[in-house]
Amino acid sequence: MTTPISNDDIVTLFNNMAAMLEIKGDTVFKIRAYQRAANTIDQLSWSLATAAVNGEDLKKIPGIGKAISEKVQEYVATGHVVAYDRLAEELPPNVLELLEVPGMGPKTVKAAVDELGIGSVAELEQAALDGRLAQLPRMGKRSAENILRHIHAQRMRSDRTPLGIAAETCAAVTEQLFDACPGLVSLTPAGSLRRWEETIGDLDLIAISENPAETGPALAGLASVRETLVQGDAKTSVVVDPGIQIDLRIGEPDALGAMLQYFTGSQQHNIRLRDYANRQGLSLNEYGITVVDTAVTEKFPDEESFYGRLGLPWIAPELRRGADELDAARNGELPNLITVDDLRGDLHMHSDWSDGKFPLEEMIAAVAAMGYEYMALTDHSQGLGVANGLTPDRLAAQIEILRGLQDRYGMVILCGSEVDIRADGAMDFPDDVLGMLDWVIASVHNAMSQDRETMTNRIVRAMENPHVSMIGHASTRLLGRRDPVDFDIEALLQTARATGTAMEINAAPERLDLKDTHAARARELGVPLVINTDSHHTDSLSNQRYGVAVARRAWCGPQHVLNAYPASEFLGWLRAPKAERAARFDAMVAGARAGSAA
Ligand code: DGT
Ligand code: CA
Ligand code: CA
Ligand code: ZN
Repeated sequence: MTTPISNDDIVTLFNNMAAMLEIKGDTVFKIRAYQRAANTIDQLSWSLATAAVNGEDLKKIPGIGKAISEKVQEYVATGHVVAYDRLAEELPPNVLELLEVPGMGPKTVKAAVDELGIGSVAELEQAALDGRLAQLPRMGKRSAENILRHIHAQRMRSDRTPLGIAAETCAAVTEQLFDACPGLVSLTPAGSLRRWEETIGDLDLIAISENPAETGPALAGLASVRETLVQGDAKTSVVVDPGIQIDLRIGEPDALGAMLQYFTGSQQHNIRLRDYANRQGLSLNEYGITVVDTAVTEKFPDEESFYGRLGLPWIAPELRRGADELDAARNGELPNLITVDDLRGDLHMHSDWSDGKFPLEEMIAAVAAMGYEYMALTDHSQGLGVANGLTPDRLAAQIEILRGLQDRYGMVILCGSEVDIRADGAMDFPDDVLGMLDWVIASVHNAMSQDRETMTNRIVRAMENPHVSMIGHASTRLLGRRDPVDFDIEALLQTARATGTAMEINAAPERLDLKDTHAARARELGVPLVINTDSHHTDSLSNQRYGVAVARRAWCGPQHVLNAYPASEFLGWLRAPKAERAARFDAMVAGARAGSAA
């Protein structure tokens, strides 16, 4: 069976550790030790992880001492290395990303971090553009220009695809393959797409077919295929437009459970599950579960029976991160995750009054067709000139129209606005204008490069406004295109809790903002989350599934999400003064729990 952690993974780990130590200015001796280990491991012709698992003494390998050997053992056993995580925490979060830019060695990265305060590739690009980078010691104009070129080239061939694009590609290829394969019975996504990761390395598909031999060649023959990488009985790998690799495997209906489980991963989840199975005298692979004593392999048609054989309930793919999900499963403590059917409203969307594509009534009719109980129309405020933001007069006119439409759709229509948080934290409408609105989203749309303290204070000030209902797409990131702003997420979420402000999970697939880990922290703190599409088009109203995936990855149930509550409860929360909302939300969560237990 293949080993979980490759030599390449270990080489990368130690090279990164060496680079991080160098940036920190640690001793040359220590840095060299990691580099030497990386070099040695890079040359091995056999799997170090397998040797570690088999209990071989790694210290026999020249260049690997006690400290390195222990780290390899730790990495193989747990999937991470505490010393590495600690180093990564001590340095700005994107230092490794800076190191990956050709021309940026540890010394240059250190100078860029220390002297220019650069913390991301986007900031590096900015410094290269405005001439600051060229002024670093040993840099100069020429090298700075080269670095800029490398950044642009890297962006062009960024190897991970944002979730939304991967999902669209998957849907298109699925349709084409069904057309091309009369014998195809089912085609199931596995891997990171099935776990709804933010970005996807490659697409993994598992086919069941009445005519298995036709499937691989049919994939390779699709018009969207640019290149065929592997074509074999067990697996076909191709690259399709727009440059996404697809790994197709053929499964057997009576053994699909094991195959789906294996290729869904995550790798860390599988490693832990395998340990768990081993302790029961069972071993796992992609074909089934083998009883070690008898060498008999059992097959499973679905994942429920597969996990069931291990004495576990089925674990939702979004939870399979190799963190706490196995313990929770074993203890019967898996969360009751929110589903898209739980949502009863969408509270962030734009019409053609600002930068949306559709007139008010078309937008509202499309929302009503989703079957929702409530919605908020939230065009931009005046400050966002590029988006044709509304002046107070236009807003008043829009409110009048919306009030007139109120009874026509059997749905509560809230008059809202997505109001800019200005650079100093002031709202883009005065309080008397905000006071006309039912629902106020506060969002950052400019001055995104403010330092952490300034940005945090800016958003905190918005939350302290008694009219602000929710912070929209807090980090402002665009996956693969724009880095998140810098803020102290813990301080923000604590303030959200204290001020009675909700936090958005923006479901636009290019945003996914809050991201999963931040949403999980919001849940822990009792901050209400709201899943919204931020639609500028009627077609985007169905993007809620992406936001639900973020919430599921954050272990959220419907009780944690404000727009999963019936209109009466949601409006009760909204009408309460902000100072009372935290207690009110706690009561709603407790009530929902009691309700679902009953
Ligand atoms: P990606 O493609 O980088 O977004 O992430 P994944 O999780 O889709 O990774 P991928 O495509 O390399 O493999 C799909 C799943 O197959 C992975 O999550 C776990 C499983 N898998 C693949 N290779 C191995 C292996 O060598 N050992 C183990 N334990 N599992 C593997
Ligand atoms: Ca994959
Ligand atoms: Ca793959
Ligand atoms: Zn916005």
